[in-house]
Amino acid sequence: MKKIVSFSARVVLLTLLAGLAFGSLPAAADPCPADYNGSGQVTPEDVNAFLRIWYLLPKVDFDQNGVIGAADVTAFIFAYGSALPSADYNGDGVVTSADYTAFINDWSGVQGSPSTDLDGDGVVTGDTGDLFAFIDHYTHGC
Ligand SMILES: [Ca+2]
Ligand SMILES: [Ca+2]
Ligand SMILES: [Ca+2]
Repeated sequence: MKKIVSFSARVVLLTLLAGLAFGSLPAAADPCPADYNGSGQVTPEDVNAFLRIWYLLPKVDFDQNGVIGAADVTAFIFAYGSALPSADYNGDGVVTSADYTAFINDWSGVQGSPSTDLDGDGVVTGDTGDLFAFIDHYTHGC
C-alpha cells in the first residue's frame, strides 16, 4: 500500500515538474466560468455545452452520491453484470451492451468536460445552484 502511495506521489510531482517545464500549469487568473467550452468568447454555444453536461449528470451519477467518479462506473458494471433494471441505461426495456456503451460514453463525456460545480459546494448532480451560478455569470459577464 505504502509503495502505491509513494508511486502516485511521484507521478504527481513529475506531472507538476512537466507542467513547469512546458508552462502548461493553470493560469493564475480565473478563467471566465461562463466560457464553458473554453473558446475565449461567451456565446450561446456555452449555454448548450453547459446544459448538455448538466442534464447528463443525474443519469451518469449512478450511485447517486452527487459526484461523478470511478465509483459510478463500478456501480454501473455491478448492475449491468447482474442485469438489474437500473442498468437499462437507454431505457429500451432490456439490458444489453448498448446500455454499457451509452453509459460509458456519457460518463467519459462528463469526465472530459469542465466541472459544472460553479457554486463550489462539491455537488454537481441536479444542482440548480450550479445552473443559477452559470446563468448569473452568463448574463452579467465575468
Ligand atoms: Ca456518483
Ligand atoms: Ca437498454
Ligand atoms: Ca454545485
